[in-house]
Amino acid sequence: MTGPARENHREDVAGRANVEDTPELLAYYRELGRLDAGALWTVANKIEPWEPQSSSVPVLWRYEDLRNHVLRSVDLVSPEKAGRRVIYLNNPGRRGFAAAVGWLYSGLQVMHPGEVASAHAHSASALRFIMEGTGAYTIVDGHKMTLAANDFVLTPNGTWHEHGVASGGTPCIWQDGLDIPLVNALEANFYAVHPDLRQRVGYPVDDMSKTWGNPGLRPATGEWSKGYSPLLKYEWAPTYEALLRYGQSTDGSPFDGVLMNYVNPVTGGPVMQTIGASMQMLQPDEHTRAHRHTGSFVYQVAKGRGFSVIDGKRFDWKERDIFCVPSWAWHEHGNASSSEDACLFAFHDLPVMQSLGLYREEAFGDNSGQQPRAV
Ligand code: GTQ
Repeated sequence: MTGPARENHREDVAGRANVEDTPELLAYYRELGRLDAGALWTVANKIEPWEPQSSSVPVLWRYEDLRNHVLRSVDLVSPEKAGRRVIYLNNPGRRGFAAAVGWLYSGLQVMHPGEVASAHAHSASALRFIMEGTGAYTIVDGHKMTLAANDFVLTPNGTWHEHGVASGGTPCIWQDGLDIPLVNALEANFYAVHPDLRQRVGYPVDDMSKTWGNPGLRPATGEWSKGYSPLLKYEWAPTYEALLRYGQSTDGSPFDGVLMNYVNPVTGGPVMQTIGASMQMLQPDEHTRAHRHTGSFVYQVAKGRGFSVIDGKRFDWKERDIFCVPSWAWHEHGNASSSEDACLFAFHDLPVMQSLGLYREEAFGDNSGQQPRAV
């Protein structure tokens, strides 16, 4: 287990770097520095920690704190001028990367009826989770999708996409989730604005849901070999229904309760190559056991109220709040209601961890949980 004991002994472990500074060595380091080089033993313990050292901190973004600021942006900037009118979540440990946690970005985007954010494409993969309002839509490579609260929609890397709200709708707010920091870290991010600023809708509205969203059935003539799910939209009603049905047959995971992954119906794998997503249900009064794993998570409370204990700190949440769990941080979740279930939407970078062979998971001993500190 991580902790002060191991930190203090770090320099004394045989085989770890443990070189005292001397005037001669310091002068040597300066000479190497002038040659754009350095002595490994001065950085080895930092760049090769015993276990993942996340610079992200757990954060709870309360919707009641952010909502008015998000709405205010409507009076301050237009979608045309801003490109995307979004208030992004800035993890205090990750300033400079525009990251909500780890290598994941998240923001709250607001649009009024009749507004459209122009079409563009980028190497980053993106998703939206609808928070409030009616009439929202997204167009992905000519496929138009209508969106309602708690719907989850993909705008995969390389696709043309634009968002808007129908003129008969109401102001809409949704959460964006992207892997912008990851793709920038990999120095692989391209961005393009659509030559016409708008796409033509080339298919019947919601055609991908009608084609690929039928449980247990696959279209006989459907071909799909792209790296992301052809089911671009996952609606709330069937998702919640699935959780209720699954919950009738299982207690679920001791760490996560009744959890289901959104999947690519062709492969059964994650919805996009770099970002996965899930919805989980905590039964009334349920309090899960703590575990930790590699991979960064951003949660949004889709339903109910409860709390999460993350690296010993308790965060009390309710519907629409957003919080993050950094990689390798202990975490457990609790439902604060004894009569209603609570549902958590999450997106994460587990597809990256898993495909690169970097996924590790550990349970918190045989304790029933961490000792939460009140906040
Ligand atoms: O809609 O594609 O919040 O490109 C940030 C960057 C949303 C988007 C964001 C983006 C988008």
